[in-house]
Amino acid sequence: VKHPLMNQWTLWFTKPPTGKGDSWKDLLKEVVTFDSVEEFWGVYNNISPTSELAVKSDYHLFKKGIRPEWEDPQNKHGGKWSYMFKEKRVVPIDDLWLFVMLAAIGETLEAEGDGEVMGVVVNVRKGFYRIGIWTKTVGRSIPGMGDGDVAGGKGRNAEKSKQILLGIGQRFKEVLKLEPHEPVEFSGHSESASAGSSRAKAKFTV
Ligand code: M7G
Repeated sequence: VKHPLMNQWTLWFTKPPTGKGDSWKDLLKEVVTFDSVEEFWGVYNNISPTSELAVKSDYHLFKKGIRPEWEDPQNKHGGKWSYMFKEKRVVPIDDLWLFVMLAAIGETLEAEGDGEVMGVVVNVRKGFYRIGIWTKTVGRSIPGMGDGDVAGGKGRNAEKSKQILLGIGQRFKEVLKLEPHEPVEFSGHSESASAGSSRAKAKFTV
């Protein structure tokens, strides 16, 4: 018996660079797509835990059809909630990443129909781990999302978008079991792409 997931999900892996010439595109590899709980565990039980990955590796778990890149049409107006864990030796990163993946595939990060969550990411870096949730928008109205139709009930205005994003941030913070004084920050991908991800200014914090 297979328990179907609401969406199909694709796991991606970013390999650490081996030479100087390696580009982002060369390092990003599509691993596998699945659409049931059982297949998720099959994949999970057969890949290296995050804690054993080399520095500069990433796992990305995205809805099928969305590449885990700023340039993807479904990400280019979006952003991410993220949190950096600086105590690499004590943080239970494997559990935290598992909880975030389960929240994503179990569709508990947002309300049905919000359509904001594109995927989740874990980065292994020299001084930290970082977990993120990528969203489709940055909490403002964008052309084509029906902002003009709000009165007719079809659209989503900037305030509504922002409330949805803040709700995802709060839920993310719960999944990561963070304390109130440990802020989770949201930043837009366009800022990340131009400033370098770690320098992007936070747009919201929860
Ligand atoms: P990062 O992995 O988001 O954070 O970006 P880090 O600075 O903590 O390592 C590292 C670098 O990877 C960026 O400066 C880009 O060169 C490249 N990179 C990361 N992402 C998510 C993308 C992407 O979506 N598209 C492209 N073209 N490059 C990316």
